[in-house]
Amino acid sequence: MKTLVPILGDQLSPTMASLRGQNPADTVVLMVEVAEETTYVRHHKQKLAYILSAMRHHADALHDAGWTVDYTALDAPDNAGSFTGELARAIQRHDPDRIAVTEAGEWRVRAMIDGWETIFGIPVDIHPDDRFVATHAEFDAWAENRRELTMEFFYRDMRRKTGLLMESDKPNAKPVGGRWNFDKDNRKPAKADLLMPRPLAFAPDAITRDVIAMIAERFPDHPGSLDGFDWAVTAADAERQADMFFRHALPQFGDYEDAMLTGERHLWHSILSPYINSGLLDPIDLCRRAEAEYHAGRAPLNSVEGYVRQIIGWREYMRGIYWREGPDYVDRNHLDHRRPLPAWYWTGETEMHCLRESIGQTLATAHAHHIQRLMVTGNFALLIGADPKAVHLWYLEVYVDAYEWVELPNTLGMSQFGDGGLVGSKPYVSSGAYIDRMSDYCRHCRYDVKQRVGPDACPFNALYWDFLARHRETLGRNPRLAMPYRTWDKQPADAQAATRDQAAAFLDTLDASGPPY
Ligand code: FAD
Ligand code: DLZ
Ligand code: SF4
Repeated sequence: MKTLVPILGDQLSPTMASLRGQNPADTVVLMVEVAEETTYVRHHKQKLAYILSAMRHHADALHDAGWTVDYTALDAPDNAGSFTGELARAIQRHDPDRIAVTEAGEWRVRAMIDGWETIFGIPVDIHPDDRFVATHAEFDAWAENRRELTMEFFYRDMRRKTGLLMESDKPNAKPVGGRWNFDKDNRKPAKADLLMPRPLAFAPDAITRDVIAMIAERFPDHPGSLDGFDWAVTAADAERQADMFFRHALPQFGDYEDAMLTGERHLWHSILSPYINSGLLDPIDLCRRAEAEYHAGRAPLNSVEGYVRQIIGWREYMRGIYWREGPDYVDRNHLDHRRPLPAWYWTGETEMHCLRESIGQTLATAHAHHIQRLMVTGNFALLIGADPKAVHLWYLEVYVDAYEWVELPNTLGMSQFGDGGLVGSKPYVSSGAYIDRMSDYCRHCRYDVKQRVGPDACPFNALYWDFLARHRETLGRNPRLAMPYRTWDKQPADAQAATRDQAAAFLDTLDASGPPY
């Protein structure tokens, strides 16, 4: 019985469910680089280079492990350009009795795979992707009949299920340290210092250099730069990066989780998300290693709990929301926002230092850390009333770790309030004061973060109050916004009018600068 096993570009784990239990002697692994995947959005050039190089290295690793691998490069003659087209050609070459595939991470590709049995007339076994803690059914059962899908409660169930940071495996076990949540301890601003951890940089090998040359030639119009590409592209190098994180950064990960600093791209973050999402690293294994650092006395609980929370809490929760909410989640627009993103989201050319730093870094490396994504680029997009779908497409495009199942609920849900509060109970908006508290950006900015009106006023300030005033009908009864609304209401009418005029004049300047495509 001959089996064809397609492995997609984010399924680069050696133990994918579709491979387990197959006999290498009568199995052909199919990996294909296809135009449809490389262009469904204008992926950042480094994202493309990372994914295709990691795929090529993974194909070599599978081959070395004894599998027969049939690999189609993007520039191969007769490349059909899509998963289905390449599968058709592979079926002709290998005449398999059945196909085994692991479920895709996106509605678009799921629909494609669902059509294969009818198109090709051979059985297609679709295996659940078990690289996650919660199955789809478990998330749905948790969400069923709840008025609010609060991440915290889902996260506690994931702690109980995995036993991570639990006192015992009894059903009523307590969390290690007696508390589930250390977020309050984890909001410290940081100072640059010479002892800050530095992640490893991986010089491109011959395979990566070939891929980079191909991307430069085929995708000149895609955003971002290929210069300085230093991502790991093998599981072994990704493991080295993980070792570095656990040794040098995890101990202060918690304290500085929300901090931002000019010129510092990594701070105490792990920078492992692309490797986790494409399969080079196992998320649960990383959590167990973090837990072991705590038990060995090398990392404090606020850091280790914070790290575990991001992975078995937020990451799993986002996936659950994505699949539960269905393929039309992408079209939700609770606040009816319609504005395009300004063109400088693709160049970083703005005088607002926080945005110039966050976007500049994104274009240079295809990565930004969470608070830059949420409270700088995301916050600004929400304050100006940007179309949440356009914002989603930008994030999907520019980040090396972006796949729709994780990017969409983070962007449209958490960051843009497009789902009306399913993911976050209030919009993540702030004035310049938050950015000033958590970073050194304002000290380097031509705008004055303390001013609300006038030519030097920080644009976030007027935009913040204007946002609240504009959305009073929709947001005015949200208890988590009661305090800012009270503060606004106490302002004299002329101060309110000046603030709203300042915001309107700023928004007019943005409209002159639409997106590049
Ligand atoms: P760390 O800060 O070291 O965090 C540890 C790990 O926790 C990460 O590697 C990641 O796997 C996980 N994690 C942390 N926060 C989240 C979260 N909110 N959702 C899911 N996983 C999380 N993350 C992606 O992996 N892909 C995306 O496309 C993506 N898009 C985002 C869009 C927006 C608007 C926002 C606000 C966040 C987004 N995130 C996304 C979450 C988060 O910003 C990144 O996971 C994180 O910055 C990756 O860098 P890191 O590995 O250094 O993370
Ligand atoms: C993101 C991506 C890109 C850019 N290119 C490919 C590719 O050429 N071949 C491939 O198998 N996968 C690629 N991917 C990842 C897929 O888009 C991803 O596997 C699907 O979105 C399903 O999650
Ligand atoms: Fe950003 Fe305003 Fe601070 Fe400038 S002053 S860095 S625009 S928050």
